[in-house]
Amino acid sequence: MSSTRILPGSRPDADIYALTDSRLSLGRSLEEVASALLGAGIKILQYREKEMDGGEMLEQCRLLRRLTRKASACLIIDDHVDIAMLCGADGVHVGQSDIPVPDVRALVGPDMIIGLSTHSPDQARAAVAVGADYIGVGPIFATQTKKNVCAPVTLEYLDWVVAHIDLPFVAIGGIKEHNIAEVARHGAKCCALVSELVGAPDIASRVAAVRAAMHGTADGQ
Ligand code: 3NM
Repeated sequence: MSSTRILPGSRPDADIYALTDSRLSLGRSLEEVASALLGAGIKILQYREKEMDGGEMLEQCRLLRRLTRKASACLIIDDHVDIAMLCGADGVHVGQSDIPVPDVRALVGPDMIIGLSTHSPDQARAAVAVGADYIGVGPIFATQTKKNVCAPVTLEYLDWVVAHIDLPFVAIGGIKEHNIAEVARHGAKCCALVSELVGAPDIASRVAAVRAAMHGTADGQ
């Protein structure tokens, strides 16, 4: 098992799960954005790009693998099981209409983390049954970042997951500095953010501010 195999919320520094999105990164390179996130102490980073050729994605993921290893951070690849395997990622994240978790498991073997997005209690129960290692719980709030996503599931679904599902989970969707404390109060030990982090002019100070808000402290510790 790789030393960078970190599950959401599994330890204090696995509290914020950052996702890349080149369209929201204010023109900065992936290397600049990822370095800023990792430098700010992010320990779970998901590569999520929707409009890029496979060859370029693989190159970017290999770069991220080098950066995340140096930072002892976990690297998860969205959707692309082949790229996750080729770059030596710690995990892969799939959605409800992607390759089913048991088929992903057959490809990647026993050690790779498999995350599955869920949007309802039925989907969460099914995720447990098929052997997902963690689930996404969202979108908690409205978001423009993900296309064709369902209506916000609200904190009500998060409450249900906290009460009924015994798997690591990550709350996602519209989570910002101003509302993350509420999400944490409802039991989320790990929150995933896209636009709030990669879209920040100063990523390091935004990560610190988000972390401070999540934990109700002045300095994010
Ligand atoms: N998955 P932002 S919502 C990638 O509900 C993703 O499964 C979601 O972006 C889900 O932090 C989402 O900018 C986008 O709102 C989250």
